[in-house]
Amino acid sequence: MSNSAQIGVTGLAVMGRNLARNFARNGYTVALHNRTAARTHALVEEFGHEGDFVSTETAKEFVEALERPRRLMIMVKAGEPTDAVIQEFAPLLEPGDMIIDGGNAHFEDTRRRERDLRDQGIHFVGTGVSGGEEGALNGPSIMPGGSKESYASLGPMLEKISAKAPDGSPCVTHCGPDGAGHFVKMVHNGIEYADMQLIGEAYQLLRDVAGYSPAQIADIFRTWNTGRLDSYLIEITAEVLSHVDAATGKPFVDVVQDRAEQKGTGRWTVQIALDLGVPVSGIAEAVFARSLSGHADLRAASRELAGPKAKPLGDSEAGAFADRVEQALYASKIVSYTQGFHEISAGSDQYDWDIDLGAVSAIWRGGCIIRAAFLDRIRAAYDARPDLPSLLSDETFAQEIAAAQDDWREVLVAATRQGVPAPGFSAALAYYDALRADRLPAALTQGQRDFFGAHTYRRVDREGSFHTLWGGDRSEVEA
Ligand code: NBP
Repeated sequence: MSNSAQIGVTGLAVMGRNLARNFARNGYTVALHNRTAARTHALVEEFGHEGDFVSTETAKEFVEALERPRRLMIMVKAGEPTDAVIQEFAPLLEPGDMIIDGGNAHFEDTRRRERDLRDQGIHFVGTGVSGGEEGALNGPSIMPGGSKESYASLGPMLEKISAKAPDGSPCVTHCGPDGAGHFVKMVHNGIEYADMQLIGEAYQLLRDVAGYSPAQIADIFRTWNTGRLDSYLIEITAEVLSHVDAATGKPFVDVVQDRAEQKGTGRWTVQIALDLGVPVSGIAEAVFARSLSGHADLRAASRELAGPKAKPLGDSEAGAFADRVEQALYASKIVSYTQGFHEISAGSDQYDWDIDLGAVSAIWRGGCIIRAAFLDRIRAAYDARPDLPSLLSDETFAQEIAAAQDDWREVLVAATRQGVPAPGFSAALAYYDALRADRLPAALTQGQRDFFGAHTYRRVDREGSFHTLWGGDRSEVEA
């Protein structure tokens, strides 16, 4: 049937296929297209009964199946495939039509594509989608960018298929123009890396310092999941840790190679933070920890280096240590979200996006990988004070960190003494201490820079830039 589909999805691998089903299950007529037609046929054969699908094979058929203005969603591999698909479809579209890219695109690519298509009158809507395969089907967290007009047309549909937060509100918000949605999704993934790293460090400390087994640690995580750490990642960590390998009878976590992989969004978060001058040390440590884990040869060559081997605590001390680890994990988590939101705020300023940080934390409460009760608290902090300079300036978070910090420091002392790496916990504490320091060694850095490169410095007691004649009589001149 021509012109009947409210939305079309091209790219029907795991994500596209499930999003298409999600739209159909919510009552929309969905046009289907995939480079290899077999995927389209398979979807209709297996799930055709779930709703109204219009199966198409050519680009022309696909475009003709869509009602005007057309909403065409691309769910292909990010990068060149996205450009190839845009080039294929854009010539067939008309002013007012929308191309929605739900892939994990780099926001700079989204900005370029939006600019190029704007001349043609086509709205390009770079959209972050989080929640993996399961979220795509049952309700993801959705982070659309693009024009306000496109959101007016598309927003209600996205709200319908999105996850719902515990208070029932849809986990979707118009993040801002052009690349804002993909930027927010990028930082979401960076925070996800940091969350996973911190959980990993907590696990290793509970195992090597407290001496607990994976099954016991799973129970500890289950308990934590009933408190302030309540989150999807803590919940699945308990599942993974309690899983036993059927082939060997060993804990699953002990039969998996300890080399973490990554697809790139965490790395982008750090690269962009470097460009923006935003310290996201927690996310950076998470990316580096994954990289380090993958250097098998370097690790093998270094295994005999001197250092303590962890000696597990006795039963009497292990419980108290686990409580301290919970405090350290929670405090470090506050810091990594502080850093992530700082990056979003800096990106918003840099690109004029006007991103509402409270709304972003609200749409991460459901559907996505970092969904957590904690995000309600972040939203409340931004609701109370939309111009909050940093999450650490929120009174409640500041009080919680104040209460956690002795334990946080103790955990790092134990980790250091016992030779257990905790780069995420440690970077978070260093960031916290640096922020609250009266004086930083940056003054010395400026002195060194002035010494070797005449880079000048500013004084604490007078306006202006100064240079010391280091090679001469060391007098000071105004620069
Ligand atoms: P993939 O990233 O594995 O991509 C496979 C799809 O891309 C297939 O439909 C394939 O068509 C199509 N494709 C490729 Br590859 N090159 C193409 C080209 N030159 N022209 C047209 N189509 C092309 O699929 P996915 O895992 O479903 O992810 C889709 C997007 O969603 C990606 O951008 C991904 O980063 C993003 N994402 C994924 C997740 C997740 O959890 N997997 C979560 C959030 C976002 P074919 O069938 O003909 O080969």
